[in-house]
Amino acid sequence: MLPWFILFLLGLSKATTHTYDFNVTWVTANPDGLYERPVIGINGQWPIPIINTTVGDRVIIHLHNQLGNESTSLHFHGFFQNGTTEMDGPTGVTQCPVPPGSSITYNFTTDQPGTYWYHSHDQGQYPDGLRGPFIVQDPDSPHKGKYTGEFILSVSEWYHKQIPTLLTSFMSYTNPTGVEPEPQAALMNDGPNATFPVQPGQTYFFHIVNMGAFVGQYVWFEGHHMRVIEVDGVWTEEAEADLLYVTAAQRYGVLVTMKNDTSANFPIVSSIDEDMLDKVPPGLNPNVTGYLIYDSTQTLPQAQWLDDFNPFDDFTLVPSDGLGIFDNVDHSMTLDVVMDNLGDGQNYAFLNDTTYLPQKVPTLYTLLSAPEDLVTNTAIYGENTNSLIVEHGEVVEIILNNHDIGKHPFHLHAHNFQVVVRSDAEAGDFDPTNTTALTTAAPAPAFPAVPMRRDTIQVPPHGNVVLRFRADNPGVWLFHCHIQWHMQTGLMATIIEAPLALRAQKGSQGVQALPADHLAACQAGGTLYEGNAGGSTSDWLDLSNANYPPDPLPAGFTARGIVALVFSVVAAFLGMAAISWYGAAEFKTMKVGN
Ligand SMILES: *[C@@H]1O[C@H](CO)[C@@H](O)[C@H](O)[C@H]1NC(C)=O
Ligand SMILES: *[C@@H]1O[C@H](CO)[C@@H](O)[C@H](O)[C@H]1NC(C)=O
Ligand SMILES: *[C@@H]1O[C@H](CO)[C@@H](O)[C@H](O)[C@H]1NC(C)=O
Ligand SMILES: *[C@@H]1O[C@H](CO)[C@@H](O)[C@H](O)[C@H]1NC(C)=O
Ligand SMILES: *[C@@H]1O[C@H](CO)[C@@H](O)[C@H](O)[C@H]1NC(C)=O
Ligand SMILES: *[C@@H]1O[C@H](CO)[C@@H](O)[C@H](O)[C@H]1NC(C)=O
Ligand SMILES: *[C@@H]1O[C@H](CO)[C@@H](O)[C@H](O)[C@H]1NC(C)=O
Ligand SMILES: *[C@@H]1O[C@H](CO)[C@@H](O)[C@H](O)[C@H]1NC(C)=O
Ligand SMILES: *[C@@H]1O[C@H](CO)[C@@H](O)[C@H](O)[C@H]1NC(C)=O
Ligand SMILES: *[C@@H]1O[C@H](CO)[C@@H](O)[C@H](O)[C@H]1NC(C)=O
Ligand SMILES: [Cu+2]
Repeated sequence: MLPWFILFLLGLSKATTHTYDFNVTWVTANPDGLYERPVIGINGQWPIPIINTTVGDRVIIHLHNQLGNESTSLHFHGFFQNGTTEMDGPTGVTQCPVPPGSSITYNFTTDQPGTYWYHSHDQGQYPDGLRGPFIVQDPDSPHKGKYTGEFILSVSEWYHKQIPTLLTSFMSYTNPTGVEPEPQAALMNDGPNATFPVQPGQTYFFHIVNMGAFVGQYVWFEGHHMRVIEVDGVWTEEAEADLLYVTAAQRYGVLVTMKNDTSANFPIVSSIDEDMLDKVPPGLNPNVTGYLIYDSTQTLPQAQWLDDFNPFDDFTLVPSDGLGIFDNVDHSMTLDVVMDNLGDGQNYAFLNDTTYLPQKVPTLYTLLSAPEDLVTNTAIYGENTNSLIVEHGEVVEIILNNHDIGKHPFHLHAHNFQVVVRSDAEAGDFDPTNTTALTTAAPAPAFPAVPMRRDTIQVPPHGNVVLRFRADNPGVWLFHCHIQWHMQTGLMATIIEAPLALRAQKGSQGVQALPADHLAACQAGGTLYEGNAGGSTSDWLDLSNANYPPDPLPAGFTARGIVALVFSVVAAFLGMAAISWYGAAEFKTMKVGN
């Protein structure tokens, strides 16, 4: 028997370093069996690798951009990156886009258990394929011993056209109401016919993750119950569920116990939330079916469709650690979601009247290169980064009011937030025109004592959510809708968390404290890495070179008016090409910018 302290040291030394060389390359694939197309893969493979670590392990990824024609980056969704904000991955925020031919290393620890994923965080790129599951094993899980095996069950929607093409037509004055691109299929484990070989009587842990870019999906196991034990990396008390609604970027860990007989196989179905599609494309099969295989010689049964969807309510989940509600809020901020047009006729997304635009210098780099006395002045980060400063250790509350008719899955980087209120206009308890209801959350007794915590929350149409977290993780962190179409049109804010503590953490070298390869990627791509949002290092309050959106529409213009104008332009095009050209040109000259 070894003395306890040796055992303790052995325990400590168990942390493993997982090192990867990822060549990001174009690969040809046909995930839905309907259409072959170029996708973004790793080391010549698609789907990209699953990352599987244990709590405390280190991950080192050497990313080599071999795409030749697009920049890229990687974000590790749900990880706190405590002390390593520069490894978080969003371009324009904590790093520069990695240009073709450049390499950077991500180096961080996976100190949290559960189900995560990783994806490109550059130019809405990940739906082209650069996204995969990432799971972290927990030797101290409260649910240890309840299952004998585990599976990953990813879902996503799939597009036949590539993202740059889809974005060009989405972000255009010819789409003034912001109709989102339509997916062509739903995928499960990146294909149409996922199979899960199971043994009778056994219980399995399924890691469910929606790696899609837009629609939520309903997920169910025919003939079997799910017991939820994890939500976005937070262990929960067991909760029975027959149908889950999983928004883009959300995860659930569920236990499923198998039947005792092997006479039949069973479908697992994932079904796209068609309410999110402005128009359901003809021929779209919103469903994808996988199978629990009890006996591989038996047939794969046809799924039984549901008449209506009545999903499990995640708001009722209780974290296993019993962390009580943060009831002393130090800093409350209200953010209003609105979709509207600007003077170029395009549809934009706004948080409090400001649409997000990446700047000339990534926000973290501005923070590290600025004079210390200016880092708490949001002006230097650029008005359109929607920068919000929170102080070290304070309890922050975000009241998010959705004035839009759409559902928006909001994600906060580097934290789990408590969801203390979620109201739904359809349920009649939230009226977005009632300013009293907007600014006062529900009365205290209505708050859950131990609120559900997660990192991505569905905000219902015309509904609101109240989120709370402790600002104990200095860094520059995005808060945004995870729908890539909405992110690209600006539904994003930047939380500048504990800027002075962050400066102290990184030492006195400013931006030079960051890894040299991160700065080299900026240089190679011609991106500035010092200065304010506009790149000025002489006058930090001169933001004239920052990026600004087009001016607002002239008073009286509406999306409907633009539709009419575009329609008349199209009509003119059919008749007289010259007038059509003139009409469109006139529209573009309205895009003034500053
Ligand atoms: C998936 O399964 C269906 C039904 O069994 C079959 O028609 C189809 O060819 C399969 N697709 C692929 C890509 O294996
Ligand atoms: C990545 O690309 C480099 C340069 O082409 C090559 O030497 C290396 O073998 C590739 N690595 C893998 C894992 O494919
Ligand atoms: C992850 O690795 C653990 C061993 O550390 C293994 O038990 C588990 O099955 C793996 N999970 C997946 C999904 O590969
Ligand atoms: C980059 O190259 C790939 C592979 O040839 C192609 O499919 C893709 O459309 C290109 N991307 C852009 C933005 O041109
Ligand atoms: C990763 O980070 C750790 C901790 O800062 C450091 O000791 C190690 O050298 C780094 N490894 C690489 C490959 O950058
Ligand atoms: C399977 O059999 C075991 C032992 O007889 C029993 O405890 C269990 O409830 C059965 N499971 C199901 C799903 O019927
Ligand atoms: C997909 O599933 C839904 C809900 O179960 C069902 O109503 C619909 O008929 C299915 N559609 C197709 C094309 O199979
Ligand atoms: C956002 O706008 C609302 C309504 O005008 C206002 O009450 C709130 O303070 C603003 N939020 C921030 C963070 O400035
Ligand atoms: C507005 O909301 C407040 C707080 O929820 C509520 O007390 C009040 O009755 C509402 N007013 C109207 C006109 O619905
Ligand atoms: C980050 O680490 C500090 C200790 O270094 C700890 O107090 C804090 O709770 C951590 N924050 C998160 C979000 O993990
Ligand atoms: Cu959205």
